[in-house]
Amino acid sequence: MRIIAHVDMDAFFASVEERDRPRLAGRPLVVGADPKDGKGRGVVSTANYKARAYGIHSAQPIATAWRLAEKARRDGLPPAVFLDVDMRRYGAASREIMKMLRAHAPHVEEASVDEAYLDLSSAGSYGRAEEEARAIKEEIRTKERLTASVGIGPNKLVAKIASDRQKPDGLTVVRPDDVLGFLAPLPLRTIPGIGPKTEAALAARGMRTVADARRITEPELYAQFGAWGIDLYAKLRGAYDTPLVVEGEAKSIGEQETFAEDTRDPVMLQEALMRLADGVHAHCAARGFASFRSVTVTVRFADFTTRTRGATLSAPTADRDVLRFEALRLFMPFLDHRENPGRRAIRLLGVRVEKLQ
Ligand code: TTP
Ligand code: MG
Repeated sequence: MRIIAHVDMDAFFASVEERDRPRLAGRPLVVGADPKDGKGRGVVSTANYKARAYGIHSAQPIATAWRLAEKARRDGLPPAVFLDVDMRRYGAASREIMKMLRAHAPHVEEASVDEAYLDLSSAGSYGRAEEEARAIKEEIRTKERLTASVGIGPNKLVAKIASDRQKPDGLTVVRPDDVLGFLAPLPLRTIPGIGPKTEAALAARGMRTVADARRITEPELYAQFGAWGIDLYAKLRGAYDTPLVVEGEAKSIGEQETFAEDTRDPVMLQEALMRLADGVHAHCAARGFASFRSVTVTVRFADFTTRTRGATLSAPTADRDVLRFEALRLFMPFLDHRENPGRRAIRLLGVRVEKLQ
C-alpha cells in the first residue's frame, strides 16, 4: 500500500519573519517588494493570515496590497507591516526542516522551498502514517517554532490537495476508499494543472466541481484536451499516481523583477540582470545546491508578451560569474532586432537555473 504525505509550511516567509521579530507578533505582515507608498511595481511574496484577512495574497501587485492595507487602517484595523524578502533566513529554515523530514521517511521530494512529499508507505497503515505526521508537525513546532499543514493520501496529487484543506496547522488524512468522495465537491481549480483555460472550457459546459466534470468520458476529454485530457480524467478520480522526484532532478530556482517603469535602457537592464543572477546564485547556495547546469532568462515586454531563452552548459557549475555571463549572453538579443524587432520596452526580467545538484 502506498501512503504519501505532503508537508507545506503555513505562510512560510511571513512565519519566519514573525518568529525572528517577536516585536511583530500578532501584526498583519506582508513580505514582498517595496510598496513605495503605493507606487511600488513588484508583487507580494506572501502575507500572514492576519494580512490575508485584508484580501492580501501571494503574487498580488504590491501596490494593491498597500491600498488594501491603507483601507484596513482607515477602518480602524491594525496597520500592516511590509517587509523585504530575506531569502537567506528562509533558506536556512527550509534546510533545517528538510533535514528533519528526511529522518522521518526513506524518500523525500523537496517540491519547493516550503513543501515536500514523503513516502510513508513503510508505516504500513493510514493510522500509523497519521501518527508519524503528528510527530513531524510537533518536531517542526518545537525545533523551528513554525507550523506546517500535512495531507496524507495514496498519491502525491491527493496528498497535496489534502494538505491545503485545513490550513494553517492542519492535518488531513484521505484513505483510498475516501478519495472519490473527498474530491467530488471541490471546485475544479483545486486540481493541480487545471488553470484558467481548462476551468473556462469546463465552466462553458456548466461544470464547476470535480463531480460535475466526472460526467465527461475519457475519449471526450482526449478529443477536447489531447494528452492533458487523459491526465485530467485520472486526476478527477484521484487516480493520478506519479513517483517522488528525489534529489535535485527537475528542480529550478529563479527570481524576477518588475521595473518601476517599463524601460529600454540597456545599462539599467544589465544591472537588473546581474542583480537577479546574484540573487539566484545566493538562493542556490541557501538551498544547499552545489551546482546548476542550465540557465533561462525571461523577458516580459510592456504589452505583457513574455519570451524565454535558455541554455544548457557543457558542465555543471556553481560559479557566479558563469551564471552572470550566461544570463547576459541569453539576454543580449532582446536589446536589438534579433529578439525585439519592435523595440518594445521591457517590464520584467527573470533569471532561472535548473538541473541542480
Ligand atoms: P506557498 O506555500 O504557496 O504559500 P505560503 O507558505 O506563504 O502560505 P500557505 O499557508 O498558503 O502555504 O509558498 C511558499 C513560499 O513561497 C511563500 O511563503 C512565499 C513564496 N512565494 C512567492 O514568493 N511567490 C508566490 O507567488 C508564492 C505562491 C509563494
Ligand atoms: Mg506554504
